[in-house]
Amino acid sequence: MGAFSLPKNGFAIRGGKSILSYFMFQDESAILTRIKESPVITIWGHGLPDEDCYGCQIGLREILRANFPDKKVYAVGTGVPRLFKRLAPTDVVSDEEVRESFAILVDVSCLRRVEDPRVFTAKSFAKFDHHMPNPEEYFDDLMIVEPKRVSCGELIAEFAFRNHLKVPKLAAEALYSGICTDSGRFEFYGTNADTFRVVAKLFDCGVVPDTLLSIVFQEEAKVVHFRSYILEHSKVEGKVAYCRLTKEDYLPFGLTFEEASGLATVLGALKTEFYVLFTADLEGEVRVEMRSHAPYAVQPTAMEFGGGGHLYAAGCSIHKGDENGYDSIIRALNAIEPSED
Ligand SMILES: [Mn+2]
Repeated sequence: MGAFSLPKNGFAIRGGKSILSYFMFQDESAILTRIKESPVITIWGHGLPDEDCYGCQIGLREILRANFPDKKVYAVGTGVPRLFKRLAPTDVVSDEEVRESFAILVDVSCLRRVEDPRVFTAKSFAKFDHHMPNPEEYFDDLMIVEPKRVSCGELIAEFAFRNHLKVPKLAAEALYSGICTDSGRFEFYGTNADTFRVVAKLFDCGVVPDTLLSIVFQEEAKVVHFRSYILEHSKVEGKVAYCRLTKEDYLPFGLTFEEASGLATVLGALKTEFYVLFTADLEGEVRVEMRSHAPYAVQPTAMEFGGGGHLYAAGCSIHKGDENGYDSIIRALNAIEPSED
């Protein structure tokens, strides 16, 4: 195991039951065995894919292709297109191949949250994830789940290193992109010595950070301007900073709903315990992205409102026309007591 020790406290769910244990479920050898047995492997991520999700898909795909050249391995989904040229595009896969495949979910907690619903038709399943397991989101197959990890990219990288798999440069750079973004460039809760150990190993595999991170982090002027707009239109109520956006706010900047609703972290500049970005889509359904600073956890509140995520970064939705939804969430967050994680 070397430097890669398992976390001391874990929370895992199997068969719909929650189990507190000293170790997470680590079906590592079973996953490796099934990889070896499967001629076709498909790799899936969540809707509105971010760099961690896409990086894990490309990273795992390239690791499997390099180590098992006889297999067909595909990353399925829209990915992060601005990285396709610097890293690699995702794949087009036939329904037939999906049905034959061993489906590996990365950075996503259950089949229902996978971007492409064809995942349901796959032959067998496994997942690598760092979201908090939600008892209502049943997943009962092979899994490596560590909710305390800041990125899923770390889990994939450690899986490869522990099993002495070759990690090509492309895979290392894809995983590094995910680790950098999910950790807020090594700032967010969950960043620890293991993060840096795995990043060091990825650098040994050839990561070139400058030309990669300039694509990952540089933003078009319209996005940078809209970040200022969000801050200017933010409000603070008690311990909660928030901003409410509708299409009338983001469309004039030339931003899509997806782009606008992904900017919650900008509110983290405000000195509050919680921050929330409410973004209405073109139909009026509202995506709620909530964040907090330890020791105030937002994940239980997100779950209470039908969503989920990580302890300090989670999300849910408000239905069109539910004006009380905004206040209920802000009130619920203001009522949260500091917690042990
Ligand atoms: Mn992630």
